[in-house]
This record gives sequence, C-alpha cells and structure tokens, in this order.
Amino acid sequence: MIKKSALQIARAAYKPKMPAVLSGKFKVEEGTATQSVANQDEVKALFPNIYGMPVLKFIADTDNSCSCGCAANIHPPVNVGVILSGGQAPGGHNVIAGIFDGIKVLNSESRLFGFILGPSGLVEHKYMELTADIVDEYRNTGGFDIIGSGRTKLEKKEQFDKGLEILRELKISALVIIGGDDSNTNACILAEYYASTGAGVQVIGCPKTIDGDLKNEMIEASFGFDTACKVYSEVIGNIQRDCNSSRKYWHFIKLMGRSASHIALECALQVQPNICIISEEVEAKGMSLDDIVNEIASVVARRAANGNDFGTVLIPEGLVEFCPAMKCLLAELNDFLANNEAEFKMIKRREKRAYIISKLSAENSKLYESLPEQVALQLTLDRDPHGNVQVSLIETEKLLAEMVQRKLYEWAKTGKYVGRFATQVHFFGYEGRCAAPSNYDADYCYSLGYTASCLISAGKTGYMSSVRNTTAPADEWIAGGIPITMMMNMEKRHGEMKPVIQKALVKLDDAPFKVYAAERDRWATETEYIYPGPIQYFGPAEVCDQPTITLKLEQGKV
Ligand code: FBP
Repeated sequence: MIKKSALQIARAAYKPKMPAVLSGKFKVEEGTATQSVANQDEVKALFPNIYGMPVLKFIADTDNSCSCGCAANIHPPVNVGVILSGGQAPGGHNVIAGIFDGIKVLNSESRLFGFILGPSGLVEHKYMELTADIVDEYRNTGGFDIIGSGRTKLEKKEQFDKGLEILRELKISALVIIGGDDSNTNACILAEYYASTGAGVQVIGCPKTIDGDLKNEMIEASFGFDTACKVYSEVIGNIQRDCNSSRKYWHFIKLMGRSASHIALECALQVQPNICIISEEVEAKGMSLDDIVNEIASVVARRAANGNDFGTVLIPEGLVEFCPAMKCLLAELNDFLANNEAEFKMIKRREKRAYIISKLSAENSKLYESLPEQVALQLTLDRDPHGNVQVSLIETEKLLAEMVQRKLYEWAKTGKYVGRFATQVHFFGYEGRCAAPSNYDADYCYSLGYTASCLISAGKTGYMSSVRNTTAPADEWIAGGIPITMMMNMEKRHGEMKPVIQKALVKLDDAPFKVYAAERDRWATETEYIYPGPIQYFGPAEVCDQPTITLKLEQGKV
C-alpha cells in the first residue's frame, strides 16, 4: 500500500469550487466572429476550417432540463482522450479530474483515456484508461505523474494520422490537450487537420504553464502560475530572513519562467526584494549586460555605504534573450544551429566554442567570445522540440554574480565602493512545478477540466477552455471557450515562419509592473522584505484563497 502524508490524506477530501453556472442547467452563448491577434490573412489561410469562430460562454438556462446545455436530455456516452504536454504545472491532475467528472455527468458510461508521456503517447499508441479509482488517487495533488508529460511537437501529417488510428480504435471522439502556448498551438493544428479530413475528433486545449505567459483578454491566467509563484515566494522569503539575520551575503536568485518575467515580477510583489530585473524592461531600454551589472553594483554600493552588505536579486530565467545584443547573437545562433545541427554535433566539446566564433558574424562573434566559457557553451545547447533556447540551462545567476563582483572590484580601487561582497546563487524552478496546487489552482484547474467536458458536449473543436473573473468568489467565475486561432500570429521557429500562439510578456504600462517600478528604489535601499510563508490550504480565506497579486492588480482588485 502506498504511504501518504497526513496533508495528502486531508487534501484528497477537498472538493474544488467551480463556477455556479456549471452545477445547474446551462446553455452556450455565442459572441461575434473573431480574428487572430496578428497576421490575419496568413493565419486564416492555414486554419480555414476553424478560423474566426465566436467566443463562447456558458450561461444559466432555466428552460432546458439538461445540465450540459444541449437540446437532448440524454447524452450518449463519450470517450475522451487527454494529453499532458510540456513542463509540469501544479493542478494538472485536477484538470483531468474535472474532465472525468464532467463526462461522467453527461453519461456514466463515458470513458477517459490518458496518453502516456505527452503527445508522443498519442503517436506511439501508449495510453491507459483513467478509471474512477485512479483519478481519485490524484485529486488535488501536484505533478503530472498520473500519465506523465512530454514535449514532442505534433506537427506532421503522419503523426496526426497515426494518432487517429488509436483514437478510432478506442472510439475517442474528443481529445483534450493540456499545455502551454506551444502545445495549444499543436492542439489548434490538430483540430484543423481533423476538421479538414472529417475525422470526427474534436480537439480542446487547456491553458497550462507556470510561466504565466499564456494569457490574454479572454484567458486571464495559465494554471500553475499561482502555486509556483507562492512556492518560490515562500523560499525567497526564507532566504531574505536568513540574509537579514547573518547580513553577509548577496543572494542571486534566478526564477523559472522562460522568456516572460511574470514569475520574477509576481515574486517581487510578494517578497519586496532589493532588486528584481524585468527582462521586458531591459529590452525596452535597450540595456546591455554591462548596464544591468552597473545597476546591480550601484545598489550593492549604496547599501554597503549604509552598512548593509547583504541583499537579494531576482533574475528572470530568460534575461539573456532580452538584451538586444544577446538577442541578436541568439537569433544568429538559432539559425546557424538549425541549419548546421549535424556538423555541430560532430565537433568535439572543447572545440565547439572556437568553431562557433569562426562561424558567426564579426559583431556576434566578438560578443560570444567575451562571455565566460561555460555560459557561451550553454547558449549552444540543444533547442527544445519547439525551437526554444533552453534558458533553464543558462546560469545567468552565476554570470551576473561574477560580473558584479568584477565591477565592484574595479570600483573599490577608486573608492567608489567600500564593502564586503559575498554571494550565494540559486535557481528556483523545478521546486515549484509539481507542488500541491493552492486552493486557487485546485479550483481553477478543476473548473477548466469541467469546462472542457462542456465544450465537448457542445460539439466544439479548436477551442481553449476558459474560466474568467477568478478574482471573484469561485461561484461567480465565468466558464466558456475561446477559439485558439484568436490568439495566434506568425513567428520564426527553427528558421521558418510558423503559426503560434502569441506569448504574453510583462507589459510595462500595466499595473503589476507600474506598482513594482514605483516601489523599487525604496526596496533597494531600505530592507523591507516580506516573508509570505508556505501555501495554506485550511484556514481563513484571506490566507488560503487569494489569487496572485499580478492578477488582482491586472483586474484593479488591489
Ligand atoms: P512550459 O512552457 O511547457 O509550461 O514549460 C515551463 C518551464 O518550466 C519553463 O519555465 C522552463 O524554461 C522549462 O519549462 C524547462 O523545461 P524542461 O522541463 O524541459 O527542463
């Protein structure tokens, strides 16, 4: 028998809250036709069957006696497949629980199949049936281990056809893909293909990623962001208390989040560090690595002048991609590596750096050569299957700590800096991705899954499950569906223009950044740390049921 912690046992009994409308009788309300966020003609041409569909909202239906909003009162059973795709995010198991419960309400004979280890499970026909006893084991737990996840990109016709074979064999008529921007792009491509070939399989996406960058007017948050930020903020708070106790270290803390700085910004709002770098600001101001180092060193010197030789620096994972010169270097590297992958793989490790230096344009070659050897090599590591630089493998926290140290050493010679500078470096990412979901994520995820089952019963395809108004109590949340094509634009991937869901980066004119920018000078000089403590599941609502500060500020609720 599997042993469980007391918290796991207590938490298993938690009943996620969901939009009140889904517990009663409801119907689908359709909005007007939609357009993609950019490149309308190109996106429309690539998705002729599912482009332009309306936004959907489930609303109460007092006349209809069916709880799912359909005209009939008896649903035939439906077989549904589910895929967890990309990086883990807290709450994925509750999405599955929501889908399961939703399709069982439609008809108790409905069945749910999980494809193993991500999209490759569909193509390789690796699956398992998710029965009630299995789903019950995983309710309100973190992780994706119920079926596992993976990053295989579904993009080729052969993959779609291979997938269709197993869908037909299992009589699956709807597939839910739980993933981030890249995976929901896959969902959209698959939905178009199955619609165009009359395959009879609906495809629904669910917005997942701790990075928080899959959001827009209609999708207000990606699940997992809330829990991950709370976990990181807890440990940063603990570090701040440690550093305020011993007063001898500067902590350089890199935070996951890929390109966008949402996680770093949210953590900054929660813990009030001395410095938080926001990549999007770095790009907007055209800052070089040296400018960033100068900024950090200036704060260190200012605090040292007040006798404070300690502090915290939050660094977003994707920072290097946002310094214009580095961005230019990475773009050339990406294209070069995409076109010369085989040759590069043959070069011996110790010769790789010189090889790259010899191949790049003069300016990029110079910059590449100036980087510490380890970081230079990290920039050439394999891209992920979607062509993204694996920023989690680039040790920006070490790079900056070293560069600041060198700068202070120079400043010390002229008396510009007087102090002691000792550093500790950290990278928080994997620690938070599989945490037990906060109440917010447990409720949000369950609602997203349940909504996906409603979209299925309404016969929809090419939609992302959407739950909005989540700063209000859960019974007031709004459930519906957003056409995935509405979020798309064309971007260069692996050297080619491809349709992808537009990433939401931190907006410098939005409330979360503005609030941070208004406070940061004081946080830099004073020591105004906040110690959020661990996520709480039981207790007063102001402790247990709060959404992120980012979301509250975005919705004007602070
Ligand atoms: P998703 O976009 O797939 O949700 O991934 C999130 C993430 O945690 C990023 O923050 C991080 O850069 C990346 O995954 C790490 O990837 P891997 O899990 O392959 O190490």
